[in-house]
Amino acid sequence: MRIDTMSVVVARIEDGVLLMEINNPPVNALSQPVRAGLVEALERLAADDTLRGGVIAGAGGTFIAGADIKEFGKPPAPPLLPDVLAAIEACPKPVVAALQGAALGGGLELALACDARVAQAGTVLGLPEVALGIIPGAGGTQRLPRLTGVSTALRLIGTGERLSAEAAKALGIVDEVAPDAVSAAIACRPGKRPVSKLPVPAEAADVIAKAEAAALKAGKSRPAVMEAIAAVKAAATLPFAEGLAQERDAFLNLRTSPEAAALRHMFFAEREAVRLPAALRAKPRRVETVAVIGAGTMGRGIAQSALEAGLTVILYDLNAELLATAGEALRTALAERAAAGKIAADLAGNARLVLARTWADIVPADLVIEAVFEDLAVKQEVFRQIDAHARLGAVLATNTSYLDVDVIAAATARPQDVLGLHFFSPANVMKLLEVVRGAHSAPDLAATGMEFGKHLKKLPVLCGNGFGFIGNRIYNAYRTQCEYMLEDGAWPEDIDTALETFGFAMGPFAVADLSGLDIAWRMRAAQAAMRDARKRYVPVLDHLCEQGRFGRKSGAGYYTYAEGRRSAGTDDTVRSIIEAASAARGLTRRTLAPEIIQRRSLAAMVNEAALLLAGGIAQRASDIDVVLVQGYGFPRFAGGPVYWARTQDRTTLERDLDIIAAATGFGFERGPLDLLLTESAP
Ligand code: 3H9
Repeated sequence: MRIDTMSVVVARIEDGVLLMEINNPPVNALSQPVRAGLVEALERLAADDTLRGGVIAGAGGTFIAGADIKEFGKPPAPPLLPDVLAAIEACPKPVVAALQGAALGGGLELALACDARVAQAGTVLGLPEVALGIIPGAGGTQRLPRLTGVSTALRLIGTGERLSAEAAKALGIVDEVAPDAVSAAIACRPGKRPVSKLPVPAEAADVIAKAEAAALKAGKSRPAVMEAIAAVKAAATLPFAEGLAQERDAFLNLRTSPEAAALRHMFFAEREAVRLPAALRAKPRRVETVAVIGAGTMGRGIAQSALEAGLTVILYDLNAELLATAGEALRTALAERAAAGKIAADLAGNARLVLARTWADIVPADLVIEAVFEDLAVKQEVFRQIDAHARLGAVLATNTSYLDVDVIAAATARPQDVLGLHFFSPANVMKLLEVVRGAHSAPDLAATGMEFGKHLKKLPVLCGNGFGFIGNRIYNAYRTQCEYMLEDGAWPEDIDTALETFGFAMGPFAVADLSGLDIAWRMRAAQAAMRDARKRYVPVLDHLCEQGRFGRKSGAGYYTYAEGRRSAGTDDTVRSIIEAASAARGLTRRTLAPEIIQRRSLAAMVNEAALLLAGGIAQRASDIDVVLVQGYGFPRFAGGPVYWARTQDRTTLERDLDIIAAATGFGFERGPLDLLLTESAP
């Protein structure tokens, strides 16, 4: 019998149980009307003597993805989530949570306040709050350790790890895994047994210390991680109510922190990035078979991604030995991923991998991706072959990271079928994918590229065709500015340390050493004749390469490497090369403070971002943040360069641009800051 229909919580009686079903698409987030609806339904459950208990479930195939992240910037509106959880515990009848889809954050906290939890196979459970710069704010840090022990709770809450239903059962978080969670929850008769009344299991101090150290390391000691650790540890020493109050205080403080705001921005920016602007929406072409041209590292990575997504892959290479090695490596990698439970066992077989040495073998491909050496002539020749052999209507993609997609497309008789798919290395790991539209790309090509990216579980971002697309163009401007700072007076380690302190995974010179300086050296040599002599040019990298210092792989670059470990600073050879460059430019070297280094580097990124947006290379400003955070080690907690710029004082930002304009000199193009700082998504 149906007894009540509210907009977001539908309550009906089944087998003497009040089934409270949350219906708040898309993910049943715990927004205010849901909280109010639950409190009302719980009051009915308590008051109706004919009911033996309640079940809380979610409509639309999912339980609850957590608190409503959109509400975080606003003042909390009652009833608050802790009030709802208190009502569940205070209800005289047992309440069971029927979990499916996502039971995350506040959703799992709500389930932990219930008297039992039944999860459907396929449910994902976790307390991922630290990824949003906060900690659980409704008892998660106090109840979870009472079920799992402190060390496991430190791991789960400190890293935000997500668990399968089976793993959650093994840890005691759920009581039962069932094929149909709602029927199993209705059938379940647990009695009243609040988790808050359980003792925290005793554990050896060194086990807890180890878990704490691991969580700190994984979470780079960010404030939310430190608070999460403190809150979980408090569960073992404080009475439940006191631990709860301490957790709530920390949650409320973190919720309004700049770091949490930046992380929320990234959450929504990533979801926005994969959406095409209305004008570009079209039915994507079907992609079931992919040909990857080139069995090098990049080709292999792309092939692995496509195989893991269940596609058929034709891996083409002329070099039989390389091809055989790649085939073997792919088989091993897939088997390992299946054994680790990362992919389904049926994806590990090699039935869908075809190793090809003749161009005719690519005929069945719906999509051909070229992943050969980054050289225009080489890529054009490959595209002539692809054009001659690929079936009509197939999508022809280049994995170039810098080159002009239109010039590559011009090597074919069908430029309308050509687009760029710029994967990042290692391509089977990195989520970012730049989908580059050429001038002649057919209207359905952008949709096909984006859909293909999503199918590969990547984060595709649409770009226009321009040197370096979004990521490499900005990175190039940033690295160039850092080279200017070398000549102006900073040492590589000053710059790297300043940027690592800001939060970059690695500074630009450490990155350059890691990727190898010789590639950039060759590129510079190839462009030397075209370079305008009036443009500022820093020759340090060339001089390092002339001395055989190609970076980490040769034992020395900007830094030296003994047994693979980077030296703390640069040596005399590097310093004299840099000093000579400063002298040749007539500069008196001056120490640059870390803040100046950070601001000049960021200003270079911001300026280039403004140019990219104005030039239509980026569709939206937030896409630039997604690319820099996902592909270039920009700290996620700072929200990307555009978000950073929007949080800065405008006058100071303009002054930063004046400084980089002066440092760059001839050829500096100032980006339209107004557009960058005010643009909102189309
Ligand atoms: C929390 O709970 C704090 C508590 O401790 C405090 C209590 C006091 N809120 O990812 P998708 C939207 S913090 C609002 O594309 P999927 C999302 O924006 C929260 N909206 O789908 C998107 O909207 P649109 C802790 C949310 O199937 C749509 O749902 N929880 C929320 O790939 C689909 O999302 C988390 O951190 C939300 N909480 O993945 C979980 N979640 O269509 C965060 C999603 O307009 N969420 N949306 O773009 C996720 O991990 C994934 O979204 C999920 C679905 C796995 C649920």
